[in-house]
Amino acid sequence: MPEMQPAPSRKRTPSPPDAYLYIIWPGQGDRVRGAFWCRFGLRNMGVTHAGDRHPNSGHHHLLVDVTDPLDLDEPIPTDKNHLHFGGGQTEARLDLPPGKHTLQLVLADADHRQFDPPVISRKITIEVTHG
Ligand SMILES: [Cu+2]
Repeated sequence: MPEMQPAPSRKRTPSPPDAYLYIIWPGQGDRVRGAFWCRFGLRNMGVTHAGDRHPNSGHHHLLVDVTDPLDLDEPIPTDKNHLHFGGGQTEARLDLPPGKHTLQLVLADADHRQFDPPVISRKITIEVTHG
């Protein structure tokens, strides 16, 4: 059996206990026509750009139709289902194909890693109809 390297023990960035992340719009079960703006809500923490280590602040990530749990020790992946808003944006224009989709927000630190404890919104399901 090969010798295992000890896992890196870098601690995750702490978040305040009252941090609250939520999707302002759309709401759970909403039906939206065509492309739409998704608005991000955050209480008791600040939004900054990726790479900024200011305490109690991070940048938004929107998970679209993600079912697999995120690895807490790894940066959030970057692909068409894991959208990073490293410029400090608090809204996103989404143009999803018609049908049901899930949306979930995750706040992450300067290195795109989740906070401890994680700051993650409720997952909502919406239905997109033809615009
Ligand atoms: Cu990121």
